[in-house]
Amino acid sequence: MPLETPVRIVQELTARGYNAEQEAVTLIASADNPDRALSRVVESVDDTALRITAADVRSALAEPSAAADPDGIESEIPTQSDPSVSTGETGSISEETAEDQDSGVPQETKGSGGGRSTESSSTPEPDATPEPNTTAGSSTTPEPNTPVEPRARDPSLRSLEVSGDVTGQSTGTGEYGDFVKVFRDRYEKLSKQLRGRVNHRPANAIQSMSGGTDAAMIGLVNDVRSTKSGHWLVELEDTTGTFPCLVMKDRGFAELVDELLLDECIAVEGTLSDDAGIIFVDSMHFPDVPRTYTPNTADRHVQAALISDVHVGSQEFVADAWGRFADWLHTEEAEHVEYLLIAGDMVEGVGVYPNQDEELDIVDIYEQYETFSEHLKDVPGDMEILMIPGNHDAVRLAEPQPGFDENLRDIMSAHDARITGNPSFVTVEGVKVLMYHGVSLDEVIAELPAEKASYDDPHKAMYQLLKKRHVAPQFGGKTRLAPEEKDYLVMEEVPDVFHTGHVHKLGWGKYHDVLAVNSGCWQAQTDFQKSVNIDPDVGHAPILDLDTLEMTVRKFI
Ligand code: D5M
Ligand code: FE
Ligand code: ZN
Repeated sequence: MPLETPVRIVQELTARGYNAEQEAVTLIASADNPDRALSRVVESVDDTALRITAADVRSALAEPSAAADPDGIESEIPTQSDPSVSTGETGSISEETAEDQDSGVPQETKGSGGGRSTESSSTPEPDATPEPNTTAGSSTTPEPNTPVEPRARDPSLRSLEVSGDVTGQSTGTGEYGDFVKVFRDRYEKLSKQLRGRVNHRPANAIQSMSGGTDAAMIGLVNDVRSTKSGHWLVELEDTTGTFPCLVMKDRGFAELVDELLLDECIAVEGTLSDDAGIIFVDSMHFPDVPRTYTPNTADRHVQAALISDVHVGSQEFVADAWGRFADWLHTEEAEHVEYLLIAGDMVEGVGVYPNQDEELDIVDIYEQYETFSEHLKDVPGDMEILMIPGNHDAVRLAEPQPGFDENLRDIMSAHDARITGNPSFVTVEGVKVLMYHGVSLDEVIAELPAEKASYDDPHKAMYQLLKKRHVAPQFGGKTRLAPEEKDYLVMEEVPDVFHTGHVHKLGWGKYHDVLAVNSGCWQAQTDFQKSVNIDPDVGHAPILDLDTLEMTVRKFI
């Protein structure tokens, strides 16, 4: 059986809206003709079935098919178990986005956090995991023999610590001086990460150096312009001044200029021009995640569901899918899912976008939170929940956003969820999860070439943020920044997992061993999204193994 067959079968089943037992997938995959076996199983199961069991497969393959299969009924049932025999057959790839994320991975990428590299590509990466780990569907009703709560969970084994949260710490007054402070702090923190790599001098020192000498500088990108002859002039700024740096178009690294965002921190090395007025750049460096980074893992088998963008109050909120998700969390299959991390946009809010009111189901913002709270109550009471706000939530829009105020906390108190700011650095049983809603992703996607960041591959836009070690580098664009004493948006520490939402697309992959996950949404396509061709990934729940950092996506739609 070719390695990709089970994966493809899961995809095909997912595309048809079915969840499947692992054994069921194996049985189909080991049939002489897996495609035919798959069709027979799908034909024979009840239309209302959500989950295909091994018993379903056995009974479907044991009966003559409706099409009176000339090869006889036995042919679909594996007669010998030699799953390692490959026929070299490759299957069609279904449209299910969850499995497609990492085809054409950039050089930095080590494929997906899970088995996607085998799922999506006809040339699997050498270290690809053969096992499918994207599982279709969920069951609204647990299997008859599946015991539901109480489950063996021991809250004393849990730990969840939050740092880097602006909640209660905000000092910004919005004065000009605050902006100076926040940018100084950004420069301080990010230049520290670059210092060991270049022998840099401050801008004012470079200004008095003589022509022709080697020079290196660390600065925030102040301006990027193309010259008449197609080269790039990048102006860097540090705490002492600015200096122009020229990147020649024919240099191998010139394409890195496409990735630059204003106000991000980089280092350049090069040679001063004869008149000492410009640095001819020979190399460019980003703060980045060290390639040698080894992520932390939990000491026991425990999982976290990473979700985002619930949008309760919108007419498009998918309450049924949410219900199936919450039901699934009560099943034995979900017994290890002890954490639920929500990356913002709990509710649809009011007045967030023009004409939004036409698509509101609940017009009162407090009522939206009350209803959200009701939906949260469907989640098992013994789960640990943490939530940060997004741009639809009733907190200040400028980032860093503080967590919900007392009033809203009271409304959502039933579950005793941890409520923190956007972004927050959350350490869950040793695993460092950077939670950020993701508004800057719109900006990264708008500014960068499509192969480096797009709505279809939101995780690649996240890679850029990891590379820049900042969740929202560019100031003055779509992302509103609040001036604070310090820059809460810098990634001082490397996260093990970077979790965002906002763009309503599901995508995940690894960047230098950091798992980047954009977790989709629980809101069907809005009129606006239709008008701009945003096709949201609705009703998925990425489930993260905290002990291995492997991920499985569950689909509830
Ligand atoms: O935004 C979900 C996604 O859709 C995100 O990529 C922004 C984009 N979006 C949605 N509505 C609008 C409007 N009206 N203008 C511009 N961009 C929009 P979310 O904020 O999570 O709903
Ligand atoms: Fe959203
Ligand atoms: Zn959003």
